[in-house]
Amino acid sequence: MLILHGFAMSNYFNMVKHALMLKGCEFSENKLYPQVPELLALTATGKIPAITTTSGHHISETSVILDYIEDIYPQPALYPQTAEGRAQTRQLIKVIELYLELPSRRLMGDFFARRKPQDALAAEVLKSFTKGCEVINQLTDIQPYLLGKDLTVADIFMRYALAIPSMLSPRLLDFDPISAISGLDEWQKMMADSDIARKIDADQLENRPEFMAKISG
Ligand SMILES: N[C@@H](CCC(=O)N[C@@H](CS)C(=O)NCC(=O)O)C(=O)O
Repeated sequence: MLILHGFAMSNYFNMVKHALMLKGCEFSENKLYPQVPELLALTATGKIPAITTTSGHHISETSVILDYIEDIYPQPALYPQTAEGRAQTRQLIKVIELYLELPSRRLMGDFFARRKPQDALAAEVLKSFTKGCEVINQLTDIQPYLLGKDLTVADIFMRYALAIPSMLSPRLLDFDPISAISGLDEWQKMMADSDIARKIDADQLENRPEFMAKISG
């Protein structure tokens, strides 16, 4: 059986878990936190998530894992049928990751310490967020999913990648990425309204006290 390594507070972990649940794959969860020896033995990055395939191969990097899941469990399809549609899906995922998710991490220390970030850092992250939202507005056509009538991996990726930017950006940068992307507010409500999303959110909430104790201790 496929093993998913990681912890439920991790947004990247939840992207993979969501895709596995949607596909109806059998998998087991192995709770691991970043950089622990057991994880470093599977991936020297020490990052969450990683998977171990049924044949015993270890794979990390979320977008790569998502592609692998699509390859081995093609149904229900989470990518469009055409090469262009698949490229557009990957393009959107890359923009979300590079312009929103990754830059948001640069402000996490300040956010949790309730500190004002340095002006230069705040300006850089804000520039990335505003550009990212502009590009996402150009690439999406929300009706009702990001790329049209069918749910794709980009919807799953966006749902969890938004967590950190939408948590810290309004307070630290006075900029709300959700309202800067047209139609995203309604889309977010729709994405939260499924048994899978509810289960993942509940697991995340349950893991929260243990995770907070870990990072503050
Ligand atoms: N590029 C990686 C990023 C994964 C990532 O940053 N995971 C976080 C948890 S949400 C993590 O492990 N952070 C701890 C660390 O980087 O040491 C991916 O796509 O999987």
